[in-house]
Amino acid sequence: MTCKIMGVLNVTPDSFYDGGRYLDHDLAIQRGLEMVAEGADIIDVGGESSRPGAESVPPDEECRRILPVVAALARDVRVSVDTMKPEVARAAVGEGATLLNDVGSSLAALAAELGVGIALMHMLGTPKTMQRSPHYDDVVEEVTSYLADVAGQAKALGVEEVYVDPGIGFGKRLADNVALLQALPSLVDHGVPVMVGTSRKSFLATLSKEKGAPLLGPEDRFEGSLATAVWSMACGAAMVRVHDVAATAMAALLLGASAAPDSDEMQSGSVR
Ligand code: HH2
Repeated sequence: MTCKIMGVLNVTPDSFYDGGRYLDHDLAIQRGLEMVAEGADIIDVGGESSRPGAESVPPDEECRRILPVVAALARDVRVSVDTMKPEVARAAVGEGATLLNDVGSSLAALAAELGVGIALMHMLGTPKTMQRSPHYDDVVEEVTSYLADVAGQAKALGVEEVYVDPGIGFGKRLADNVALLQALPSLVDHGVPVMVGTSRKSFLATLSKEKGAPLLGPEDRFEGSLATAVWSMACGAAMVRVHDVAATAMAALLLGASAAPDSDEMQSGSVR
C-alpha cells in the first residue's frame, strides 16, 4: 500500500511548531513549494491553530491568512484546507483546494455539495477544552466507532473520497494516543483509508520523558515524529500529516522498498 505524504503549512502566528514562520504569504508559498520538492503529495494549509487551549479565529481573518496561499499552491500541487469552518472551507475550495481536512468532522455535507474529498478526524470537545481531563472507557472502541459513523454518513451524503483520522493529541492522554497508534492495524482493517498526524506533538515528549529522556520541546521531536510516521505507514495508513516532509518521504521510499519485495528476495538477502 502506498502512503501519501501531507505537508503541514500553518499560516498562523501561534501554531505549536511552525506558528509565526509562514504568516507572510510569500514565505508560506515558498515553504509549500519546498515541501512539494521534498516529496509531499498534498499541502495542508491552515489558518487557525488547533493546539490545546487555542482560541477560535474569526472566519474573515482565517480566510485572509490562507486564501492567497491556497490559490498559489493549487496551481502546482493538491491542496487541502485545515479548518473547522464551513465558510472558510468553501472559500478555500473556490481557490482550488480539493480536500477538506475536517478536524471537527462537521463538513461532510459541504464536501458532498462541493464535490471534494474529506478527512474526518476524531476530537473530544474543542481545541480550547479538549485536554481538560479527557476520559474514555475504551478509547480504541469509542474512536473507531465514531470514525465508522462519520465516514458512513459522509459516504451516504455522496462524498467519494473519505479518510478517517484518530486525532492524535486531540482530547487524548498519553495512554490514549499510544493505544490508538497500537490499534492502527485494526482501524485500517475497517476499510476506510486512514490518515495519521503525530508530527512534533507533545505526546512524543511525554512518552520519551516517561522512558527517562529529558522533556523535549517541539524542536526536539523529529525522531519521534519520524518513528511514528514510519509506524503508521507500516500499519497501512493511507496518509501521514507531517512537518518533516523530506525525511518522511525518504522513509516511505525505503519502507515501500522493504515491504514490496517478495519473501524469496528477502530470504536471499538481495534486499538490504
Ligand atoms: N493535527 C493538527 C492539525 N490538523 N489534521 C488532521 N487530520 N490530523 C491531525 O493530527 C492534525 C490536523 C495539529 O498540528 P499543527 O497543524 O501542526 O498545529 P496547530 O494546530 O497548532 O496549527
